[in-house]
Amino acid sequence: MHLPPGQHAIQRFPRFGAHLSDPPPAVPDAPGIAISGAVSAPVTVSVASLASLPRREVHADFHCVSGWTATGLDWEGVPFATFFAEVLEPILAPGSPVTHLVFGSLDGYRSVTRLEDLLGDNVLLAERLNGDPLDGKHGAPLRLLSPDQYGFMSVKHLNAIELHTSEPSITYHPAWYRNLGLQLVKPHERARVWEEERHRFLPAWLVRPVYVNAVARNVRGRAQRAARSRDRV
Ligand SMILES: Nc1nc2c(c(=O)[nH]1)N[C@H]1C(S)=C(S)[C@@H](COP(=O)(O)O)O[C@H]1N2
Ligand SMILES: [Mo]
Repeated sequence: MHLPPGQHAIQRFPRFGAHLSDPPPAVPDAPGIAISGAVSAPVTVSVASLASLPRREVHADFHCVSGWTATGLDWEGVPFATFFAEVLEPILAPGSPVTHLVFGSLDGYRSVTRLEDLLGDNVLLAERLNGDPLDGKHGAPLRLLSPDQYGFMSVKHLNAIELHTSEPSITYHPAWYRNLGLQLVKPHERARVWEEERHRFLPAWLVRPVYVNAVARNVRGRAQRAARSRDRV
């Protein structure tokens, strides 16, 4: 199997991320995506309304920057490029060309992505995985899927999109998580897996072992501790 540099295949698709110590966030009765930033007026687009847009299936591997790759996943959803053209472009503020989008979520996680990296035909607003609606583990009710970028760009539980005309400075994680010391991990602006764009400033060979050990272990450790304390109650 041909994997991007520095990745290793694993046999399952784990729930991973900043919020493993929490249960997946509750899905609201009528979920929506709040659109703000460089638009004529902020609006909320209902997730249900995506049903009127064309859909697409994407077969892809999923690569976490900490080094694991889940192989051969089948996603289904609305191509992001279609959503951009049909839903976002008509409401853009005149004369303010969008370059970056911030994706927000029900669990407070955020990421920022360049527009050009979102327009490829394998980038989805994904609603289904391997034939079933997304579950809480993998981002219900809706997630971004950008399989040519590291997983931290594929925001789960998507509920907000901010449009920007230059790169905004954002924090990916809520304060309690940054306080663990992981603020040193400064993600690459583009995060393309085949270019091994892991870290903003440091070369990939230097950060690989740090990510595999510190990041993956920290995340797994928090999840295990949380699971143990849930078992006790
Ligand atoms: N809302 C939200 N989205 C998120 C994360 C998160 O913690 N919360 N973690 C990111 C990271 S680092 C990865 S690798 C993938 C993991 O997706 P999975 O849990 O479906 O494996 O989700 C990304 N999107
Ligand atoms: Mo990740």
